[in-house]
Amino acid sequence: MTTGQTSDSSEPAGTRRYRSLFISDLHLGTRGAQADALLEFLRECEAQTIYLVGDIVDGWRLRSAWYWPQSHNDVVQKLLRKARKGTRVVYVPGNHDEFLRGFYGTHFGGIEVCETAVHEAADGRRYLVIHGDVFDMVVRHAKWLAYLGDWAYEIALALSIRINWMRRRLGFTYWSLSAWAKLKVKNAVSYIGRYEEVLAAEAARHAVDGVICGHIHCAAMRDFDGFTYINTGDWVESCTAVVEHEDGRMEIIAWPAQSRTLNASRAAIAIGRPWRRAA
Ligand SMILES: [Mn+2]
Repeated sequence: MTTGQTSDSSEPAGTRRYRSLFISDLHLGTRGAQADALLEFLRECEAQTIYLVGDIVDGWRLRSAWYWPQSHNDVVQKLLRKARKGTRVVYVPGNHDEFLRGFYGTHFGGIEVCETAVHEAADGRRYLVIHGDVFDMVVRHAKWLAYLGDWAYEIALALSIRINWMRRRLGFTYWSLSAWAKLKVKNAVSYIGRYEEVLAAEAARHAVDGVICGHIHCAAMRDFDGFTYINTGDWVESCTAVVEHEDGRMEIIAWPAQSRTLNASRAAIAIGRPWRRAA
């Protein structure tokens, strides 16, 4: 993919350049993380801005069983290196890396940490960038909340954060409805559909053109009443990312399957299992 830009001499041939890059749900620190594929991807792709859309490092897992191979370290080093070399890196934490939620507004190694971000694309369209987990409760009770109105909606969002904070204190893993719903195939479709609607509505609430999120490990790009819903997918099962081209066009790209390891799907199911107690 050539864009006609000059590249510096240290850059390997075949580098793909994008205006921005969005990745989420890497779950580094778990066996399911596709670190090798991710490294390949990060080596080949350059962008002016990289958004890390939550669940990058899996803090819930790391607490109970330390799993941190060299390849996971390499991914972190690669991102820090990109930040050092001038890429703007923005980290929007998710529920699995919520230990970073106390660091909004700070920088580490040139990486900005913030609760949400608004990305302005080259075509002038604005996107709310958010992980999406705080909407789990809203998705479950969407109908009731619609009756009860704005204040109930705000309370549900606040409660969502508190409940998971408490669960973590009690040693439970994050209760991820999305993962649970996925195991029950019948419910998965309706959960994902409602999640997409709720997130697109959030773009409307923020008076932007669309939302770019993660959390449910299901890459998608669709339109809801003129608002664009974009989900970056994950690097556990699907190895997907969202890229913004120089003209502002957004695209989902899926990394080839051959570089992935085989334990992915089993590990993916274990992530966010609601009934599993951390040791
Ligand atoms: Mn998540």
